[in-house]
Amino acid sequence: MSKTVEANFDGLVGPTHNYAGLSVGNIASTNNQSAPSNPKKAALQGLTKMKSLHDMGLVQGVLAPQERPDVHSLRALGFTGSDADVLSKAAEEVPFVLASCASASSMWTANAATVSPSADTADNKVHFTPANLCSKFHRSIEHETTGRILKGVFGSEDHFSHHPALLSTAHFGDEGAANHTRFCHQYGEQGVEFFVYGQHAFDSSKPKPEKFPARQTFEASQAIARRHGLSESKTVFAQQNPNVIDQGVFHNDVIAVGNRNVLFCHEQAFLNQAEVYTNLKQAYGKDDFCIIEVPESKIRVETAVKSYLFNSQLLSNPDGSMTIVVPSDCLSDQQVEKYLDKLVAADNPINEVKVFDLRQSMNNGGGPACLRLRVALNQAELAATNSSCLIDDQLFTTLNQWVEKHYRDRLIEADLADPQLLIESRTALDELTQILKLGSIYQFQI
Ligand code: SUG
Repeated sequence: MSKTVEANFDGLVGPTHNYAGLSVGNIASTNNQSAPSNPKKAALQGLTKMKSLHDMGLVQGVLAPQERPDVHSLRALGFTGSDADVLSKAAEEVPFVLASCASASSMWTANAATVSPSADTADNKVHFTPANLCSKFHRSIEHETTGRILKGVFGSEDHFSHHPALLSTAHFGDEGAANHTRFCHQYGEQGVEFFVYGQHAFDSSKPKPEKFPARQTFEASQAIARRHGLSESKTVFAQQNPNVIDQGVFHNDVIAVGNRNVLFCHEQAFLNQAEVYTNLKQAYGKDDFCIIEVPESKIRVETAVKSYLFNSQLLSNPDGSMTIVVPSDCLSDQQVEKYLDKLVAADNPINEVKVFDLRQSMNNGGGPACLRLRVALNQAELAATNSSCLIDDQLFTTLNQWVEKHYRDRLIEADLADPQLLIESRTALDELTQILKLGSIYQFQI
């Protein structure tokens, strides 16, 4: 068996990054509505994290942002005339719709797709299903371009199988890898795929949140497992605790993270948590499965949502130990900081903490784990991946220069209707597709 690695593909923050308060149920998004943003800083913060992971010897990729403002969606909603006319009429009549069409939300690539590595699938190909993200309008317009970007990176039909997004209806609401974790002994061995959903669409007797929306349905998770050809005995479904959704845990990756044999989660993450653990251990099948459960008495759900402790990345080091990547917000809370000290000193695989300032993304509810899509790749699959999208020193320098050249350092809502912003954004993206050798992936290029 050739060595299989876990590659992280981070979303490059787009030139229109702004705070529009678009995500009800995501407390940071709501709280920062109308604050000025700094797209340049946001993109550079993201690139710094990518470079650090590359420097750790990990495979780090980058996924391109989307064309925003999305005038094509505005035209589909009845706005006509030149691009400038469309923007100004939308700003006047439906400013919230314009803000939705201008969001840089594709940066959170944990929501780009669900990925099943070839060791888990019936045809031994890596399967991708872009998330329909249909519970939020601003995110529901991402999946077609996401699909094109993924095909631009993972183009080989011999190794990669690309599905379209699930039907865009609430019954099949799908938020991608943010609600999906894979456990395995080694990345190249068949793993356990763990799907976490917020509610059942067709069974009203099942519990669901009352205050905030559940964005993922059981039926969507089940359809993806079916499409990807996963083995039943190696697939576990679990429902998120509806009470924590109502406290701002809008995706499971806000309250739990897994890597290889480790599940790190809050004690209130799942409904029937003990049963979930039993199912995972049984499907995993070996006795080194390690659950690190954090009780409410140590870290309250509210604190977890604020600090994003669980929206961390667990990275495997060559010696089998793990590094936890957390946002600097974890150090602003003494309890969380103390907990992290104890976590790395305790007898478990996690023995190092790495901290990143991701404030620009965090203000919209996006921590380190939201910014990355994990793709386990064997050596043949890695060789078939578009290498121009893999971070090395040269690409890091090129992308930093590209950001410095094209991005603004301040954006407020009124700027979203500025036709110049659209021109700047398209100019930047056109150049980016050449840097990343993606071909024509944007509607303005097709
Ligand atoms: O979908 N925020 C994103 C954050 C996504 C975080 N991803 C994960 N947890 N994996 C969302 O709620 C806010 C945009 C705004 O309000 O301007 C936003 O879309």
